[in-house]
Amino acid sequence: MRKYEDIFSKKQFLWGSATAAYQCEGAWDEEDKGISEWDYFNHHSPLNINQEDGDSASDFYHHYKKDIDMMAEGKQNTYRFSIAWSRILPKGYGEISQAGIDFYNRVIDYCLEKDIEPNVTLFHYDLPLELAKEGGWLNSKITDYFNEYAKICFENFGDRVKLWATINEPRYYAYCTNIVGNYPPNRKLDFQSYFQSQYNLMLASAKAIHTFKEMKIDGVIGIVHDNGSVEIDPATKESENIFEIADFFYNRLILCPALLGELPPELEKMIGIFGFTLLRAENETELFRLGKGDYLGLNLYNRQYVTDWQEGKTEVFHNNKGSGSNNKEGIRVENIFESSFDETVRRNKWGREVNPRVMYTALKEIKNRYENPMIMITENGHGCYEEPDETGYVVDDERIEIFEQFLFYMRKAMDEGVNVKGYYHWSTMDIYSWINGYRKRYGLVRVDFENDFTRTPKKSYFWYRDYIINYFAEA
Ligand code: BGP
Repeated sequence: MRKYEDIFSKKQFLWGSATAAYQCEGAWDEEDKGISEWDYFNHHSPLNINQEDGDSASDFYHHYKKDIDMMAEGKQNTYRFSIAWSRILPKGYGEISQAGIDFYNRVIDYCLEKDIEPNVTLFHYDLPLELAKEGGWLNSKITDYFNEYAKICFENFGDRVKLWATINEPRYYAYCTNIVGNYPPNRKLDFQSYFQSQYNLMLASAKAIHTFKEMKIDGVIGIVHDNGSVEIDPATKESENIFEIADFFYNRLILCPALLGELPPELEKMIGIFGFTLLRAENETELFRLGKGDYLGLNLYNRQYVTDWQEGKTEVFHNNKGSGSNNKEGIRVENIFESSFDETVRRNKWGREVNPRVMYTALKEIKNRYENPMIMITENGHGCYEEPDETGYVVDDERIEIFEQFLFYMRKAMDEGVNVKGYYHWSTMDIYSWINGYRKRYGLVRVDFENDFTRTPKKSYFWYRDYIINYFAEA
């Protein structure tokens, strides 16, 4: 029987890559899979501006062996993936799909056969449509539905999966679904729903973590947070106040329950500042205390650079559309704070900062403020437009350059005592990007979406392989 404690004695450090179910699996209606909110949105909504979908995605459903083989050949020793809730429970609750269970059993077993440690996320944005119709993450009953679903996964896969995450980026997901409005159900600037769904996501996570502990599953479980470390533009007048407010907005409703097992002490004050109400569980103190995570998964792309906003209304200027490299991206919150623009920092084609130093500052900050938790970098990567040569090979030198810097800063933080146990590059192969479809590529391996989903490793794949080999040679 495999044991959690053996993982790190054998592997020392987890080096791998990551994907999410909707973004890579395809097979959207194969066997008795239910429809997810993303299936429905991409098929029917006029807001699907690119008219693309994840129906086939990278066809991981039929290519998983090839992908796992390539991870192993690339010396990766772990793989982070998510389970599609609607593949296990087509309606989100009730009847279980044996075909869904069988699929993930095949993936997990093949990972183990190749000595790849599976790291499973239970929810990565693809809510079953039936649950979305019932109010999704605003319906307080969803915390129990999620707990039931989690329990089924623990029962079926808990004997072999030792690394678990409940929910991917609850904060960013709540932001895109309720503030930007670019993810279904496409609510815009709805702060009430933004905070309530974060609360419900965290409560759902806490209940599932408690269930995991009660079932005495051998392994660790936590939540995955998007790095929102707040840095203040030096031009800001009242920087201390702005820091506290922005930090609550971006981090604290997630990090306090996840790492300290309690809601942020400043919650009442922030309810006053942002003017929202929360429908709260009666026994929330107990639930959050019992639902504290064992570690934090950190998706690290960039920081939140903010300044004060004294002169006007709330608005969002979220582009993520690949329209150029110099667009300001972020939010203005009426008379409180706004995202600031740092001219000195390089940007990608989607207007986002490419700022690897943030890996170091974020890790140090979490260590110092949240009791030095165990951390895994569950995502980090660089989205590009890419052109292969005639053989399908991509020379992605830009990715390699940025990748190397991020790893440099991660190792520096580790040298200074931050407890990082693993790193997952985003993404294993090219996959569907939520808003940018197939044009924005993150993979270490190229997928030819027009040609039988042919896989061709990129230059970065080989670079990462050699990096891992060197790491273990030096360790
Ligand atoms: C994270 C998500 C991933 C992935 C990544 C890149 O927030 O967890 O699912 O999509 O961001 O985002 P994008 O594809 O929008 O560039």
